[in-house]
Amino acid sequence: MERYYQPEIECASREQIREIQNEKLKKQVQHVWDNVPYYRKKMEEKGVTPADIQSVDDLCKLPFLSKADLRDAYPYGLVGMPLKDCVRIQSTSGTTGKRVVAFYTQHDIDLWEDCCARAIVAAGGTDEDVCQVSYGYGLFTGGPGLNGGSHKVGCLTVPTSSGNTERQIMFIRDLNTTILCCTPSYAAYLAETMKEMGLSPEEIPLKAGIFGAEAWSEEMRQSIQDTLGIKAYDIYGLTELSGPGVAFECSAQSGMHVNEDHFIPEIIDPETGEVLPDGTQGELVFTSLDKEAFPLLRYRTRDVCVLTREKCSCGRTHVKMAKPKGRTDDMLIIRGVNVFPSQIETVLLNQGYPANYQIVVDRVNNSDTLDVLVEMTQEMFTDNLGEIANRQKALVEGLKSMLGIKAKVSLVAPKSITRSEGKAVRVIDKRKI
Ligand code: DLL
Repeated sequence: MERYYQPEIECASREQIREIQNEKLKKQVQHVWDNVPYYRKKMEEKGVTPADIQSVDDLCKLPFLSKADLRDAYPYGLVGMPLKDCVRIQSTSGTTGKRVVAFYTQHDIDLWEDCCARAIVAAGGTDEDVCQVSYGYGLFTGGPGLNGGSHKVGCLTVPTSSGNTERQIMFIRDLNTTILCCTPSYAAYLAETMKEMGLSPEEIPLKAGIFGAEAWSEEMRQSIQDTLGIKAYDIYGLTELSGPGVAFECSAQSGMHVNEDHFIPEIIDPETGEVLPDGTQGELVFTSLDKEAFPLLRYRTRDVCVLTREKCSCGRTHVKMAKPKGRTDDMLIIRGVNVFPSQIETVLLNQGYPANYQIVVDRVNNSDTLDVLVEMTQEMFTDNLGEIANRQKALVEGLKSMLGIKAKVSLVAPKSITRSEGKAVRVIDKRKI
């Protein structure tokens, strides 16, 4: 287990981290220049050569890489190693356009699994634990990443993949699973089902959850923790950069430490590309320092986030990223106002609703409409129309004060909104603009 808590790296001083990053960055830029003609061309267009990049301070001289570049270069245009040295691909679901295909050498897979192992150890995992991996396996990175990390820590790994909720619960109970890895929306579904089965938190052997792959609120964390009797830790990553484990939460449960010896994060203004100071909200950009097969420099994630460097009670010194608020491309612009689904979720959970909701946006007579379908709990369900009207009114007011615009709220029956086994689909945008 100790191999995956590395205080000499995770608790290193800023100067030591800088030194590691400077050395690796120079090598990585040279590797990309020599082996990725697509990015070399971008550097040439900007008039930058590897000699210009001597330290992290020079990072801002490098051009950005965006999802559009990945599509442009699909499938092999950004691969930095001969294909004979690549051993795996993983891929995104492609819901927002063409799939992203990322490549890995064996070294890249080891590095990725090490990052996931650090996350499991930070959540209290040891070789005594039974770790159930209920993220999807296959092209999605969630299953394979946490599976590899769990092996490295020496946990007894239960590769259930997502879905088949009854079987998930059977294994949790029969095998005494202590760590659950899945999306937060699936964790909420599993929690809801176990509660309905009459299981109290004391009867559920789980002690920790490692939940990520989608935005989730503090309120949702609280609700999952209470129902399952666990500590729920956030984990972040994206296929382009390997998968889960780019950043992970520690015992402080207040933001995720970025594995800074492998990735350099920056926050930029999404409009101008200007680098913003710590503590400012903007778009998260990553530079990978060790990846061989798919080395990305200054990759724009589109995730909206804040970086902070305050001292952490766990002793780790790596920079922390706050829970991403959403993606720049998730952000809805409704009647000119920026709205993130996570803001709506916060209002609902604060008023005691479960995280089962759907946001429907449309355009009627040239004006945007925002409809929020909110599922009631069994206890709230009533045929008292006055009570329902009061509930609706409270939600409309809560949403108005959070978003600054008026939404129409419909309360719907318990269990009427489809549950998700992977990443939840919360927004239906019917506008044809
Ligand atoms: O979702 C990798 C992953 C798997 C992370 C399992 C954590 C756990 P993609 O499918 O490529 O990869 O999606 C990446 O998901 O840019 C974010 O928008 C979102 N995302 C990932 N983790 C979080 C998180 C995986 N903890 C995209 N909070 C990213 C909020 C997250 N959003």
